[in-house]
Amino acid sequence: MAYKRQIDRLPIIPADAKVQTVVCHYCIVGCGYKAYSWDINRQGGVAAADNVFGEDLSVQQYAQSAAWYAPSMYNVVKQDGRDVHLVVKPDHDCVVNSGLASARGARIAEMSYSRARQTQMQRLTDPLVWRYGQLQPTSWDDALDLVARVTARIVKDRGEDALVVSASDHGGAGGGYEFTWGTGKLYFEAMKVRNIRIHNRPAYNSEVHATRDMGIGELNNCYEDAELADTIFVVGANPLEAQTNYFLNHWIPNLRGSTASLKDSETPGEEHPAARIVFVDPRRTVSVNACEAEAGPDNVLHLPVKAGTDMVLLNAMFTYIADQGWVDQEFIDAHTAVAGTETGADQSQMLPRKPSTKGQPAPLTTFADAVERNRTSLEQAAEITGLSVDDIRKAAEWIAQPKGDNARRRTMFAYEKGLIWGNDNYRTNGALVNLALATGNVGRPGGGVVRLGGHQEGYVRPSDAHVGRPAPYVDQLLINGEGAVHHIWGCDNYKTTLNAMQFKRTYKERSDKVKDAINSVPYGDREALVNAIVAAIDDGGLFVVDVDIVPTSIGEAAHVILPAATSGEINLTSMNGERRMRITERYMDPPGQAMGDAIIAARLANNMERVLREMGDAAYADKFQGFDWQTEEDVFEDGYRKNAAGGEHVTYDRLRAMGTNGFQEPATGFENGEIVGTKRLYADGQFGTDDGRALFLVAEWGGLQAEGKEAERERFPFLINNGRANLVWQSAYLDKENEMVMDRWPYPFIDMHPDDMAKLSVAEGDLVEVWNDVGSTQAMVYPTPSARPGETFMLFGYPSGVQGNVVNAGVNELIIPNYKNTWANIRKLADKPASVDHLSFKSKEYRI
Ligand SMILES: Nc1nc2c(c(=O)[nH]1)N[C@H]1C(S)=C(S)[C@@H](COP(=O)(O)OP(=O)(O)OC[C@H]3O[C@@H](n4cnc5c(=O)[nH]c(N)nc54)[C@H](O)[C@@H]3O)O[C@H]1N2
Ligand SMILES: Nc1nc2c(c(=O)[nH]1)N[C@H]1C(S)=C(S)[C@@H](COP(=O)(O)OP(=O)(O)OC[C@H]3O[C@@H](n4cnc5c(=O)[nH]c(N)nc54)[C@H](O)[C@@H]3O)O[C@H]1N2
Ligand code: SF4
Ligand SMILES: [Mo]
Repeated sequence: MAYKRQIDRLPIIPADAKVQTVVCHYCIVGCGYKAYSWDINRQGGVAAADNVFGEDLSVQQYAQSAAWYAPSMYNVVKQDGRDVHLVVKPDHDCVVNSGLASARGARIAEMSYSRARQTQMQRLTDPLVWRYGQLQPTSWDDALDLVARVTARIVKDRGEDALVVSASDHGGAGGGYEFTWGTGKLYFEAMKVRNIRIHNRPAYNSEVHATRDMGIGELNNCYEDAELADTIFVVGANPLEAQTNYFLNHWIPNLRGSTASLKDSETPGEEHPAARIVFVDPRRTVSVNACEAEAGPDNVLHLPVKAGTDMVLLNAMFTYIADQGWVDQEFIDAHTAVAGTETGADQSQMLPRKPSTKGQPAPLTTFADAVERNRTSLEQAAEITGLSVDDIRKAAEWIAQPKGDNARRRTMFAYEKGLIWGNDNYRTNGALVNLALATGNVGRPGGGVVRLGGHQEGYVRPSDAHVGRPAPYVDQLLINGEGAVHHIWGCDNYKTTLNAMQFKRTYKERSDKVKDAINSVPYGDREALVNAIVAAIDDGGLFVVDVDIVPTSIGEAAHVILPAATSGEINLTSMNGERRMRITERYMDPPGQAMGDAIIAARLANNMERVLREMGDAAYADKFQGFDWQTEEDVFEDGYRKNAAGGEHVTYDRLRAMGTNGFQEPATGFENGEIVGTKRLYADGQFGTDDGRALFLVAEWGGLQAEGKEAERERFPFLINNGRANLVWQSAYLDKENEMVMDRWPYPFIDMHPDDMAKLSVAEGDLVEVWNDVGSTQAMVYPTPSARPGETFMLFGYPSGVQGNVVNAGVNELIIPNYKNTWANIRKLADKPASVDHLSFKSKEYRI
């Protein structure tokens, strides 16, 4: 693609370039990168002494040379106000990615704000406020004063439940521990906000309550376990596209049989064949294809379950494995719950425990009880899941049949959004954890029952206990006209929520009321302005504050927009899917006046304090003290250091010294100049319950659980399965201004079987409308022979076609949405537009 970037040569990185630690801010994998920067008027030379690689660049480099970078890894950015060259390239010495980039991470540099090279010029540079009928730039003091005045007035008059908050927990993709502590201290300590949601679901809750209730945190293994496993069992995930370098650097080598020596060092003398892999996914993904290509079809089993029926499959395998005696009885006896005892955080009931008032939707119990109550035959499962008895049995064998030398098979259980945003989240999650526990695959090499993950994580917040369980369904509350002020931090729910069409309709109506009110008074008359806003709120209006890095879809409704600085522009810390914590150092200036989110939260708190004091409420004002942070490091010292498990061992300087490999949380000490971490959780067999014994879960099949789903499936002919694509990061917030991505996907694709296309009289590239009872949207037809007729897959959260428009409002008992299992109708809208003419519609699969 170099020609497209108008580059025919790139500067050589000089030997004395500044080198800083970077963790890719896109996905959960958190690949290690290095940022190289140097003054704009210089460059290195080809002689070994003149370039940072120490290589003679006048000669041909070998194929996998690290002494190279791609045009997408280059930019010109500002450092302390001066132009510098910037290269952000993957780090060969990082154990996560060993030098691999991905179609997303390889673009970190070109996705940076550069006035010199005109990239990401959409970035927000100034606070914006709605006045004179449009958004106008202003100062921080002005914008924050308005936010504080309206917010303070509302929380004083109506209580803190009138303040609604959407706060992302992106981790790497712009936030990390600093972000969550900044916003957490503001909303959970200074205030006690209940009506708060996370960026990806309409409530403040866990995505995976069940595994936690069972005593098992969801990121319990390490990436090396994928290299040590005999079998990898994957439910509802597409790791080639969504956790790319974890898959490429740790799974594929094992599937190719090239990690046998590593395995032998763990368990000498055991049989160590190449790993096998099972995918449970209604569609054939490119991950299945890649595994077949690399490991041979005999070592790959794809179980194309009927959407939403995973729990039955998992229960049948659990039953079969128990009946065969392939369980790890020693592990079960030593580390899981015993009948008639009390265990777990909730001591109110003896085991087996009925669903309690604490909001467990299903009973927690012992192994024996779970076997009895989850009993499902292979035949029953075949009937409901649409799979064959033989395939289900084969999967159970691959998971648990002892190896030839009678050794226990080591199986890693992995899942992500096909399970989490699928049917009956709680019981399905529990049914999977049951399998891992029964086979002794938690806390052991080559095991784990883990989320593959989405973003990096970085959670450190004051207690959220006041939110309660189930947590309030925030989107529904906004739709119902509740809430007066909405603070949004790094979410674009117009593109990414469920029931999005209805959400947008009511949200626009409510925020428009406030816009009209603002238009009716001079902006400079603060008192009149605040009064007008409050009157509009009394009339059902909503005052909207949006903190983001770019203009967003939901931002169209905002009255105040605050520009955030993101990864690379501030120091930030986060952890990846194996709890590996690193620092990403600031290597460039933020655009314009943008500041890190935590510092924005602090300045907002300062303004709240000032305004409340002016209002004469000193006691309330006092609650907003403790926000005198000036830098991200101040935030880290106040938050992570004092509140995270093992936080006392971690400092910015220590993290800098640990580079891209960092350490695995929690920290347990600091020895010989290094932070000591934790490779695997539960290696000591002590689980997260009061007595340390893990619990099983009763997972009774009840069909499609979320309200309206069964009826939707019956009424509408097409499954609108949905999710990610390799090239696109999330709602395309940066990608929408990246030529390469927009060139490939001007519209969200909808994968469709050729027979379905014939039925609908549509051709490749045609635009179709996807519609059902709750909304409609559009997509671009992508012929996909491997798709099952009647089952489509659409790119989610895309600016030019929002899949969430057709996802209904149904959630589980704990307010977890089911985005994936959605049914709708499809009709042709238009022949393929000119912007689509040049696209390839070749199969996304490859062969070797
Ligand atoms: N139909 C359907 N819907 C889904 C899903 C699905 O599979 N199907 N998946 C769900 C999931 S798992 C997710 S994670 C969500 C994603 O939903 P969202 O979190 O709403 O979308 P994102 O694009 O990840 O990012 C939201 C915003 O964060 C901003 N941002 C990025 N960095 C920063 C920063 O440093 N500071 C600030 N303040 N803002 C920043 C971006 O500009 C963007 O506007 O969608 C959910 N919705
Ligand atoms: N390239 C890229 N990578 C990303 C992201 C991105 O936007 N782009 N986003 C990141 C984030 S925030 C997240 S949360 C992760 C998500 O990572 P994944 O969960 O791996 O990705 P998805 O595409 O959302 O969904 C995974 C699979 O669920 C399947 N599925 C749908 N319904 C069912 C069902 O009923 N049962 C089963 N078993 N499977 C089902 C879909 O067919 C799909 O293949 O990706 C992360 N990585
Ligand atoms: S796999 Fe994820 S973390 Fe690694 S480079 Fe790609 S997007 Fe970044
Ligand atoms: Mo996510």
